[in-house]
Amino acid sequence: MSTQLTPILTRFWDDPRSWTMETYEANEGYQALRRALETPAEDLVQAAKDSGLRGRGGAGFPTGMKWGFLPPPDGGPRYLVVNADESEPGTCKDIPLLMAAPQFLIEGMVITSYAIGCHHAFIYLRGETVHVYRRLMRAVEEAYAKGYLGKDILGSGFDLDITVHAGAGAYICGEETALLDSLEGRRGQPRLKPPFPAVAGLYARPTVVNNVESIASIPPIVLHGADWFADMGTEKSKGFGIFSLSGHVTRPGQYEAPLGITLRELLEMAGGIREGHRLKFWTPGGSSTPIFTDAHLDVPLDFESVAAEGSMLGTRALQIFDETTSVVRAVSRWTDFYAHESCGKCTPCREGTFWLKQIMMRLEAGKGLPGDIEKLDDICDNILGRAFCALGDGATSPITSAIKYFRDEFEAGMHTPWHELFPAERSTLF
Ligand code: L3W
Repeated sequence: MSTQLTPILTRFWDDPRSWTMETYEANEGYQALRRALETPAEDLVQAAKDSGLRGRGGAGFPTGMKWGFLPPPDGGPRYLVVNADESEPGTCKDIPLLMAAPQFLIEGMVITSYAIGCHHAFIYLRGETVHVYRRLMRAVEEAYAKGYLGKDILGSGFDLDITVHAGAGAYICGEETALLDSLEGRRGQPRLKPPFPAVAGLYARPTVVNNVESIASIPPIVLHGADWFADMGTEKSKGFGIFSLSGHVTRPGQYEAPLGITLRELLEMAGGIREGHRLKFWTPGGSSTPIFTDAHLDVPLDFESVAAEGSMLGTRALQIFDETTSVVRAVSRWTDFYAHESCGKCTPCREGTFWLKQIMMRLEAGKGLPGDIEKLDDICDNILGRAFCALGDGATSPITSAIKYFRDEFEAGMHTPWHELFPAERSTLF
């Protein structure tokens, strides 16, 4: 396993005009597309499979295998939809990538569309991010002007149009089938699976839904080869990824590295925990993934190793909290988020997140009731595996894991408000 820093998608982000076509072309931009258009489509699908690339949106599903699930062409349309609805608390990699180097995504979309036989692709963008929408629209215009999009791309006979769609700002629309409903103009709520989008997706046609970072990783794979990618990372978690470090670190930001790097190594790059403080807890993959503590500093951040320790690699959103933070208060904020964002379609999630929020709020205020901790566990148990989509499961992860590692703080919530237990945290807020 290699653990050196791998600036690939992030390597020219420091260029003051990193987002322009000019900068992208000066950094190998669109060379992969030229090569791809001379390659049989099925070889590109095979290259994606051989690379071992797994979805970068949270679930880690093998990308090439997903493309391979599309049924044989029947003369009707098939679609590529890029999930750019980045909303998971702590996750901040897709939006920075789109702001800094949007052509990675567009080139990846043209190659993927060619590989799967799609002629109209969509980017579904988180609604609140108007600045990203503008940047993407400009990037798409630049790609059309250069002949990388539109009719007869680079004289290959292949046609592709891209539509950028901004949602209205709902976390549930990051769930792929709710996203498709929203894209079709309906209220975004998850659909029953199967059928998976690969079989019946947008407008009930075969559709590949992939995360921004997954598709942006395709041009480097085509240019440098599946083996080059597969040589990075671990046995089952290949390649590199963008790790977003936020919270109590000296230099928060995006750090690109091979999968399997540890938090200890990432913290060395990020200047460590803020001076004079020590690590208390952290999320390996956003707030939907069970929290870790300082005992997990050396867990390799790959899908398997993180799962073996009881959490998920998710979106590699490392939210770092030092000893001044009330874990009850942090978890309460996340619970509030899930209760607010629950779409209401299924009872376990709609009702369960509401009750979790009530209990977390009173524990935070030091007004917990006898039996509240057991009640939290019981409600989580009734949501987990019973909700319609992953939102409900995600809401339970921070609660059950925080009780596991910091039960004493939940017990203190029976009588003492968080700001008396953690006065230093309060002083940073007011
Ligand atoms: C065809 C089959 N396709 C699976 C496809 C499926 C999907 C992908 C993964 O949740 C997770 C969630 C969050 N035929 C297939 C098939 N597929 N079997 O594979 O599917 P799945 O169900 O494992 O996951 P998902 O519903 O995509 C994603 C976690 O990621 N997460 C995410 C947070 C939020 C963001 C964000 O804000 N951008 O990513 C963080 O941990 O909790 O567990 O495409 O169709 N037989």
